[in-house]
Amino acid sequence: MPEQPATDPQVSIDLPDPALKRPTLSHPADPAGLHALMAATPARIGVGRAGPRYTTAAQLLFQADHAMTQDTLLREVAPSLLAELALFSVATQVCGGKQEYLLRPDLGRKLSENAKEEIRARCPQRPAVQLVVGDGLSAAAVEANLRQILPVIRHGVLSAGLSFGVPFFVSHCRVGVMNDIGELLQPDVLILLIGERPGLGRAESLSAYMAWRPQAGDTDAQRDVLCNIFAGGTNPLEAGAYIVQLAQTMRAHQASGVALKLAT
Ligand code: B12
Repeated sequence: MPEQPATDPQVSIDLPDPALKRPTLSHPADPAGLHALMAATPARIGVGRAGPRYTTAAQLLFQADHAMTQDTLLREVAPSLLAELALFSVATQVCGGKQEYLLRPDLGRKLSENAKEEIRARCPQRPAVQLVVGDGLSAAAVEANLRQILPVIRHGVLSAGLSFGVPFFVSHCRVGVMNDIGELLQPDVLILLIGERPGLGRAESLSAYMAWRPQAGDTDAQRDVLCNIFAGGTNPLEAGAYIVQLAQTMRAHQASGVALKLAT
């Protein structure tokens, strides 16, 4: 699929989705029980069947959701958004587009040599807090939330009297790239805002992965994550405030991940 710049950050499905609101099973054995189950999960249950298969409506909705997932996975974050927020852009070692990104997560965890040079040239070392944005698995997630969350984090960090590094964007990015960035800039706290794996019908969910003084060899055990950041989940404005608070906790305890859990 050709990679195209985004034109519309709003991603939605314009088909009615009755399966998410009421059962489309024709004769449920326990209607009240089914209602209760459906109310307890966003998972698509109670959709009924036609013989051994899904109904046509359920099948079409599934395909529409799946198409939305692929769209956001395979396209790039709109360059106009990065320009608007004054983020310069660097790349990981993925050079074969989104297909290579999906097949080679290891390359998405390493900065390219050009990226390292550019980051060194543009970013001051050892900020208290360094913010980085990565496309990850959803361009829509970055586009839907960045305008709200970035200023809150910047303002919160500066108001706390902490230095805020020059933020930048990493394309074809995986969480593990935090180690390379940590080695280069040596921030106290590194925040990586990154697009989450899209689910059925939900593509705009952003995560904040955070680490205290990340370095080569660190694993997810040294990281924390705040997930489901979007207007209908963890609101990006509240998420921004929480992230600043967590950064301060990390500084106070000089730890993140499991070590921070043990210390608090
Ligand atoms: C995919 C996924 C996984 C995969 C990751 C494999 C892979 N290579 O991608 C697997 C199945 C291994 C996994 C395991 C776990 N996961 Co998980 N995972 C997810 C999921 C569904 C998507 C993550 C995503 O899109 N990442 C973005 C892409 C770009 O990142 P990536 O670089 O490709 O992959 C890295 C991250 O996914 C990271 N990661 C995945 N889970 C977790 C959890 C924590 C605490 C951390 C720090 C990192 C981390 O590991 C990958 C390698 O570095 C999220 C749900 C969500 N809404 O985000 C839950 C989620 C992040 N996971 C969660 C948890 C709790 C775990 C486990 C601790 C479960 C357990 N008890 O074992 C383990 C920790 C594993 C670890 N890496 O240390 C929670 C975190 C809750 C929180 N706020 O702390 C989430 C939010 C699910 C949930 N709603 O409960 N996970």
